[in-house]
Formats: sequence, C-alpha cells, structure tokens
Amino acid sequence: MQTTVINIKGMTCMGCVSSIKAVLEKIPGVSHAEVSLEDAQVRIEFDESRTGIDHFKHTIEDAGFEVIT
Ligand code: 9UX
Repeated sequence: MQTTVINIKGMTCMGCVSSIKAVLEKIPGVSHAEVSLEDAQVRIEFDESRTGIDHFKHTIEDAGFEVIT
C-alpha cells in the first residue's frame, strides 16, 4: 500500500468533495480517498501494483477539476 497527496483546484462545496471521493474510490486498487475542501487536496491510499498517480490525475480532471502539480 502506498499513499499520495494531490492538490486540487476548483472545489467549492462539500458536493465537490463527495464526488471526487466517489470517483477515486471507484478505481480498482484505491482503498481510501480522503478529500479536504479546506486544504484543497486529496490523500489517496492505493495498491501501486494496480493503479497510480497518472490515473488519479486524469480521473480528477474528467470530473471537472484542475490538478495542481
Ligand atoms: Mo457544489 Mo461542486 O454545489 O462540483 S458540488 S460546487
């Protein structure tokens, strides 16, 4: 198991938080996604043999948010 933190631009309410959490936790290999509206970031716990950061970034962008690198 591995953990990464991704900074996100564009979250404005708890609905945004819920939708990002939901799309990330649907990815096979993601065990937990903890989104903070206040910190504008998500902490993702995942199995690095099944998925990875590029997949998370694309998923967040497809949901309509911007990833800050
Ligand atoms: Mo809140 Mo976010 O009404 O995608 S859900 S702005």
